[in-house]
Amino acid sequence: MLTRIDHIGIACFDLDRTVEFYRATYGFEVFHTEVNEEQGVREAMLKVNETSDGGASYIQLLEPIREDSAVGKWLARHGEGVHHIAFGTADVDGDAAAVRDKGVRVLYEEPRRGSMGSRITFLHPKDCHGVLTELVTAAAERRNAH
Ligand code: CMX
Ligand code: CO
Repeated sequence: MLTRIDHIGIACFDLDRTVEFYRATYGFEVFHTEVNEEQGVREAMLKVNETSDGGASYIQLLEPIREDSAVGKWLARHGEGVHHIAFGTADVDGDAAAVRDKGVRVLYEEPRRGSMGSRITFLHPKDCHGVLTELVTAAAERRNAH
């Protein structure tokens, strides 16, 4: 079951400048930063609020580390902006399988590593009314489930 908006992923050319915009304009502080080599991004997670399922909602700011990455290609075509939305679930494997059964393309056979030790997968934007959609199980949810 999808129980929260885990994050909104925003593609930017300059992570440090974009982080500074979110801090100066809204007062959001950086909760976590990392480089995800596999996804081809340097990212910052800004926590907006905690959620009733024990998780939280974040803004995920993404700067490509390679031009041929998903975010690099998208930025070259569209410029900066909202790149994807992510729903949180305690069971990314089960929810991805259920969505796949409904005929939506799930991009990964098995969920991969996302921010802060989470497990993530993506649904093809062409099957989701133009929205690249991510499903996430946070690391804490995995610990609680086992
Ligand atoms: N939102 C909506 N539509 C998108 C999109 C996005 N973010 N990215 C691509 N598309 C659309 C394009 O506009 C294009 O549509 P048209 O053919 O109508 O022009 C179509 O999808 C194909 O686009 P493309 O540029 O050829 O891109 P690819 O097919 O090579 O890749 C996708 C698209 C979704 C498969 C790829 O972006 C992907 O694998 N994404 C998942 C991984 C990811 O995004 N990682 C970064 C974030 C990591 C994180 O959140 O932790
Ligand atoms: Co994301």
